[in-house]
Amino acid sequence: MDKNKPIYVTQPSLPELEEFIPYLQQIWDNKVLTNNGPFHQQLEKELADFLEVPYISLFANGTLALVTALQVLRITGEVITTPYSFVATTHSLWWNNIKPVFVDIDPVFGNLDPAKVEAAITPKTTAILPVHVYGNPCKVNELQHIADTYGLKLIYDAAHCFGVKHNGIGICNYGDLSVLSFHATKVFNTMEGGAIVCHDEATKKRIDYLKNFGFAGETTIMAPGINSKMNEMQAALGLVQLKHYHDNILKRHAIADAYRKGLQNTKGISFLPEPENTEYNFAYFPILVNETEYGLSRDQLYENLKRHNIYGRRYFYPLISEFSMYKGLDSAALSNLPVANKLAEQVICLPIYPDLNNKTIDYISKIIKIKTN
Ligand code: T4K
Repeated sequence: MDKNKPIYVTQPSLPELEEFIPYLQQIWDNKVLTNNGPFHQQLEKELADFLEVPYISLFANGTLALVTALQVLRITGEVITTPYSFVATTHSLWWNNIKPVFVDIDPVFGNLDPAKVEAAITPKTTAILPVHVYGNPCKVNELQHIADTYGLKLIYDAAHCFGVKHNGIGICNYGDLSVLSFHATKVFNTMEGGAIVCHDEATKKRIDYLKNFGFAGETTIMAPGINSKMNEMQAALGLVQLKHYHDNILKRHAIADAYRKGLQNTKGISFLPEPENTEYNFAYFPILVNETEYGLSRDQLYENLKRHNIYGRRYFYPLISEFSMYKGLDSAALSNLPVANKLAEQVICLPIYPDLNNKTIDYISKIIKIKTN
């Protein structure tokens, strides 16, 4: 390995270019570039089968899919959500003029803690927006029970959990809607891209209207929709990427095992447990640094790694609730979010991507273990 070459938290997986060329040729030949073209239709079909979900609508990216998902269900007022996520989760509420209400997370997997949700419900609450963070499933049954009891919608930000199965079914079958991201940094990428998964044809229709300006026929506009359609290049890439998904996940699995082995018994470094009853996708490899036991703070380790050209990321620090546009909310107070705050102060996501080789994993583990500059 070349120690002068930066090792980033991820590196997008791409197929061999030759494999993609015939798809490009077809786009060039038939001149359909976007607006529900043949590759778009094929990818929707193949993804629905692959993810074992009834209906899926493709999007230009995950953020626009989140924004649209809230509109599809006419969510208003207040929505209960997690502060421990990528900022797009809460931004999707902001774009819809919805007030986010932050609720703390569970200390084991970092997902929204159902035990704390009920106390945050008010007459204005209309939905819950949890995230399956790092691809680990939320407590789906408990969240559904709360949603049913209080008549709330349940929309999952499933950006991290492409391909994950939980209790024998595709994770995106839970809740009213699930939103995926196919961004370059995700386990399945279309460079940029995303999707909404839903359970019935009428909802899919509404989603498809909303992502296409609201057109429900040549001269009918059913709502002020946006343009968030996936184009044919993205969809074609998705079709090719899908063929390599399983191999990539096997490689990710091996990398996660190698880190666990390499770092086991390193005092002050711990991992999240492997989720039960789950076919996992190894999207991220977060480690937690206990400063007292490890002898260095999380940030000292983070900087040490950087000095060695290893660019782990502190996903998700700072908490979303700490950003200026949300900090003023009552629910953003750190006293309301002690578990999330602690996790955000301890976490580093280590590099994980299919082409990461054993030598590099050993090198990263060694730098963590020796604790020197
Ligand atoms: N909800 C959740 C829970 C999410 O995590 C995300 C996105 C969304 C919603 C929104 O979905 P999208 O609208 O993005 O579809 C990255 C991604 O940009 C973002 O998609 C992702 N979450 C988030 C967790 O991570 P950054 O700011 O860390 O990205 P960046 O550019 O620093 O990339 C990380 C590293 O990856 C780079 O250091 C190098 C490498 N990289 C990145 C890109 C883009 C490459 O090697 N090639 C590339 O093309 O946010």
